[in-house]
Amino acid sequence: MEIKKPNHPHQYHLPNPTRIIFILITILSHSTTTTTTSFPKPPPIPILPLPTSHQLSWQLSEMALFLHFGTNTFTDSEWGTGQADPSVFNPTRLNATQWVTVAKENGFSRVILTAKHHDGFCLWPSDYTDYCVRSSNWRNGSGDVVGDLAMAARENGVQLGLYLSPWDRHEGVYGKTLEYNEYYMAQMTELLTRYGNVNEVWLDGAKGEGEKDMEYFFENWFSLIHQLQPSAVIFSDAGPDVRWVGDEGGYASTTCWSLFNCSNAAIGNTDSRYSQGGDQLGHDWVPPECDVSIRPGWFWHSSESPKSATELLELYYNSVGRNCLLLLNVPPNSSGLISEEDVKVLREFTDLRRSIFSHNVAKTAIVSASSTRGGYNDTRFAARLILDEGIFTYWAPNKNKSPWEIYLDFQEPVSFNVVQIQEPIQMGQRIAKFHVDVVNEDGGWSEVFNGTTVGYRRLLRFQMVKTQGLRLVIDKARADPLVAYLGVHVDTVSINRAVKCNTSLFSNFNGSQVLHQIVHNHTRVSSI
Ligand code: FUL
Repeated sequence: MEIKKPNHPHQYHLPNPTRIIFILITILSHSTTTTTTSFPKPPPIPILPLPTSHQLSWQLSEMALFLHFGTNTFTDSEWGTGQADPSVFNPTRLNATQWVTVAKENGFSRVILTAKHHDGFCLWPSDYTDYCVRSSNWRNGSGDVVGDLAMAARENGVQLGLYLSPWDRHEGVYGKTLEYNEYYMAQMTELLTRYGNVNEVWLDGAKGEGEKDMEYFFENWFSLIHQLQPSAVIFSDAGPDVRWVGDEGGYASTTCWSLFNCSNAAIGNTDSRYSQGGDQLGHDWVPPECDVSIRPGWFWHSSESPKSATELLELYYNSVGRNCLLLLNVPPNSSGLISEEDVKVLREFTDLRRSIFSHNVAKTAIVSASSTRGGYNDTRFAARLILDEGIFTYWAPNKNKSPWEIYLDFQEPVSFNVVQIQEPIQMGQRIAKFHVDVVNEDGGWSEVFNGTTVGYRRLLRFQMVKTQGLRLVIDKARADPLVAYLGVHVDTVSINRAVKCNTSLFSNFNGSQVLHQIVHNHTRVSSI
């Protein structure tokens, strides 16, 4: 494959008079630039829609731990009937600090508790019903699971989320629209005024067949939540802040936009394909959350076991690695603790992520790009910023200046099979099509991956390659593309690897000449 050489003005052979005019224009424009370049080039205009600061902080948290806990934990059920005797709820060793510690130690910066699941049993002492912890034997009816968790989360710097199920199989007024909406909002008010900061409110449209028909006043609920907890994001099938990804397997689509039209979605009647992929033409910023359980059920059952660490890694690639937040359910058991076998798997999962992502093969690479906003000397948008972790610094190309390419010269052959890319989403989601090439044995480019969206984080896996250089080519974007981070990694454990990792696609070649030529040319192009 031939390597394209960048265009350079010296390649033009202009006739003499034209040449003189060209030189004059160049000198004049240069002197104008000299007077104006004393001011730095401002950052590019963000492209709408954009995340709020709360949506941004939600996305940066990457993983949350879901805690399904309640009477179902003691009755071996998933959808409790609402008739279980409150006395069954008796977790003698309940320790919310253990839940929070397990979350924190394994990279989950938020915990979300089923304050009330479909059976209607409330894990806090609600003034509006007796079907709650007050009627249980646990701590002689004086306990408060929501309170314990809120305190443990606050003390450990972990964020708190609460799930208040709209469908309530116990409450007598369920089915009477006005009365039930009043009841639901009164309970929501208790949850959002008694326990300090709540960062996420989780609700859904799940409901058994043949259940009483009634309307939920979502708009009223959402206003109330935002009034009482301005920094909370609201999760539902249709946002408004965070959307259900549309499946409970923990997978997003490979094309995954945070852009969405809330008006195209209905709570309780999800179009999975629309939710999984989002909408490139969407007017709302509503990124997806992938909820999935570590065990077959959402609640703890003595007969069930957790998934393996490699299965969890797979979930991570297909959720966090596709621009989503992973909400992993790890249900406390009937003693009130997260089971040791789940803790063990979570630790292994953490070790796997660390072994893959803590080392960026690109760290010492020479980085260059097809162009740089403000010119090559403008360090604020320089290509090498893609090696700095996080999304708040980024490479930007010159305005309207495609091709959009970033080059990594590793300076010696290196092996890898994972690339991660991040966009600075505070500037909007832009990339719509890209591919990754590596330098092959003949000194040309060979494509190892092509894809569509990137968003907050995109993880790409492919056959192990050994190469001297890599280029990221952005083929299509909604506006000038921006790249915040580019990581190059080795994964020897993934269960879904395309091929075995101990073979190299290219071996015994020296691509250094090719790479140096590219880096050199691009340095010159971008400095012009
Ligand atoms: C669903 C519920 O029906 C399940 O029981 C579980 O809580 C899951 C997270 O959401 O809608």
